[in-house]
Amino acid sequence: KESRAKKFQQQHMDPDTSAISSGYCNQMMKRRNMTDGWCKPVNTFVHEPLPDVQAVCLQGNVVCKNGQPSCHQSSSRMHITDCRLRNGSKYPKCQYQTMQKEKSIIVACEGDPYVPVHFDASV
Ligand code: UM3
Repeated sequence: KESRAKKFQQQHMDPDTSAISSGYCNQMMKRRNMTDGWCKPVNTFVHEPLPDVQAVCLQGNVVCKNGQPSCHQSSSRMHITDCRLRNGSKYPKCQYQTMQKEKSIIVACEGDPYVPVHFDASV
């Protein structure tokens, strides 16, 4: 079974993309298997090197949206793309809005090594 750390990378990491087009989320949500069986409503891709995102687990400790204490907020802003399911878009035709942002990210971390396993929010 795929580890939660690998799943985080599959769903949230895209370090090498610089030019993001309006069709980015439609392609990427499908390519990264988030449109299988349903349309995942919201998903963020991070365009920064993996070590920089893993290092967030050593940065400011914050409470996660679900109340768990294991979230961490990046000390710097990061280049991200938020994908949001368009109003009225219905499975299997998952249509996404692509929004590029530069924000601080909040991720949940676990394990040894202590690495990101869930994207909680951007602020
Ligand atoms: N989510 C994002 N970005 C946001 C808010 C939520 O990717 O700004 C995703 C992360 C969660 C899912 O999936 O929405 C439910 O909160 P994950 O646990 O697989 O990362």
